[in-house]
Amino acid sequence: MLVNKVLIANRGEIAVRVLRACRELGIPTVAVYSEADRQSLHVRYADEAYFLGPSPARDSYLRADKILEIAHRCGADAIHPGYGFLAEREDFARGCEDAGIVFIGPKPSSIAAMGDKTTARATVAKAGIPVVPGTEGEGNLSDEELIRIAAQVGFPLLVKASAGGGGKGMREVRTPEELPHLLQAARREAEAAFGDGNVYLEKLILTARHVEFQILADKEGDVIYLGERECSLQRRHQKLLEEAPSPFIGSDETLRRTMGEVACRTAASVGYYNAGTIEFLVDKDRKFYFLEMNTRLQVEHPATEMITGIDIVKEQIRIARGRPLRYRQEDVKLSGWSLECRINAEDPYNQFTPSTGRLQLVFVPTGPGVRVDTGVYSGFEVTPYYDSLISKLIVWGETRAEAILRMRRALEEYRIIGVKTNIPFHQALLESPRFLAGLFDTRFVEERFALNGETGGEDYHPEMAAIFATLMEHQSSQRAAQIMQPARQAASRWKWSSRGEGKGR
Ligand code: MV4
Repeated sequence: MLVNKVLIANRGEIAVRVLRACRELGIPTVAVYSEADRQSLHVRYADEAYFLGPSPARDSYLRADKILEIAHRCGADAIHPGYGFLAEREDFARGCEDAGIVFIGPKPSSIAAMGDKTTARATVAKAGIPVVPGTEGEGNLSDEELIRIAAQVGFPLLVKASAGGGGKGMREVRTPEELPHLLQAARREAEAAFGDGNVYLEKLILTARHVEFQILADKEGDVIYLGERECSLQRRHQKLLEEAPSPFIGSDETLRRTMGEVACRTAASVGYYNAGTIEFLVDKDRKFYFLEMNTRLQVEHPATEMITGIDIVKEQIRIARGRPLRYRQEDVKLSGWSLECRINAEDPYNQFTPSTGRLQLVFVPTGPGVRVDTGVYSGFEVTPYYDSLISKLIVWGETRAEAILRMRRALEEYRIIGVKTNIPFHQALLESPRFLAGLFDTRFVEERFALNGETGGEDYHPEMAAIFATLMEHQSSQRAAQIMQPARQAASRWKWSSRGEGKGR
């Protein structure tokens, strides 16, 4: 397979990330852009750039026909879809194939098999992968059938949309009486969002962790795993902070290996090639269940890159070229700890509402162990047309404690004037005893955490005191204790101006 010129069918930080990989591999690049993105970094960074259309995604980044036409016109022989937009559209992957263009991703049938969650559950269950107890088989079930099965599954349970993922069309059901009504609500939401009202049932797993495994698979059928990421810190199914490895799995190498091997078998069950992610729920007894597989590059892939030293985007391109994997499982060594904060243009003091406007000033943190993936710069206009992610701040440390102290330092250095950002949220999270102790689950951010200090302090854990002691020890051993006070002042001054109360607004 020839990949001699890559068109990047995306925008923002991920388009820049893919462009960088192409540049390092010596591959010429083509950007596409919408009206709102004329001044975007990905347009400036690419060798060539072509206009797609008006700002709304459906008129630009979702126009598969125009993107394929541009690829033909400029002689691009491969397309990288990034994440979102066309990345998990079976028809687009097939359209590329039919047009003789390499889709830098999995084969269309793998996208389809994992895209429908009912099919995915049935497929992986048949391959012996543990799934959450619930409905079985690939068929579309009626309300009557679902109500009958619900009695066997037990309550509480979750109604999930077959076409969903990421929590859309999901309903928590506590009693049999609520079920008929909530089935209707879930079907309606799923129909509106995906044009598919099919739903299935799963037992609700309480106090669960959201742990995902990164895999790489080549066209010869070899699959390896690159460890896991902890993704439990979310708000409304938007991940906010990810880390690798998971503090919950920690030094349990047996669990890591077991889950990693299951992740590889999951990918193999659909003839997968490309980079991919298998999401699991892990309950308090360390039992784990397959949730879904993402058949694309993920936002949080850098956390894994930091602890493995493997450039996942370059590997995607090599795999697309038909090369065998360059690593065997025993070559993959996890080293140190990584954290990623998603920096969003939104107001954490006002229900995280999106914030738009011109970035008057951006100071980007640098220094040892710090990586920033971003698509914005001083003078850039943040518009309301796309998601609010403007940057990812990623750090590496030898230990989790060092990574946390480094992230605090980097967040203090980060200055973004012109839009509100969730940096104050991240700063508060990095002070939270439960976060520091690694004692959090998928409900932590929404149910227990507040910007003005944690709520629900009734259950104090001795682990927290131990973690504090370790962090303080680590910090004083790095002779950083003296700068605590000025740093706090700087942060509060910064928060003040970011809230738009300063004169610069
Ligand atoms: C679950 C679950 C508990 N039990 N399924 C959320 C998005 C999608 N990827 C799957 N998700 C979940 N599925 C069962 N059977 C918990 C989550 C979940 C979650 C739920 C509520 C609030 C935040 C959450 C964050 C991550 C995962």
